[in-house]
Amino acid sequence: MSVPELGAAEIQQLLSQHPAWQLAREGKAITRTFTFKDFSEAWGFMSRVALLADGQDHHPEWFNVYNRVEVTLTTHDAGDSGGLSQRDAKLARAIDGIVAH
Ligand code: H2B
Repeated sequence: MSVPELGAAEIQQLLSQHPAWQLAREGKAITRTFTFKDFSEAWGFMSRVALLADGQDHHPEWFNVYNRVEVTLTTHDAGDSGGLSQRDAKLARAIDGIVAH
């Protein structure tokens, strides 16, 4: 089922509210890299994000090497061929909340 894609003004708002995230994939995604003390900390973060994301039925694309986790958020169901939606804004907010504590 299709989800509304964010407009230009909504994307700017998302980026200003989440300054650590960057636009990727020609405006169709946002990405943020997290660096932790070691693999255990990185995996702990991934475990928390996984449960949170599954609860939102919205799942990150990510890449992990040792203490680094690169997270990309995009909505496959947005618009005609995927893009950013409020689901990404909501998950970015929740992920930022995890690392803020
Ligand atoms: N995650 C992401 N990132 N984008 C989606 O469009 C998406 C998802 N859709 N998780 C959900 C699951 C959908 O496939 C299920 C059926 O609700």
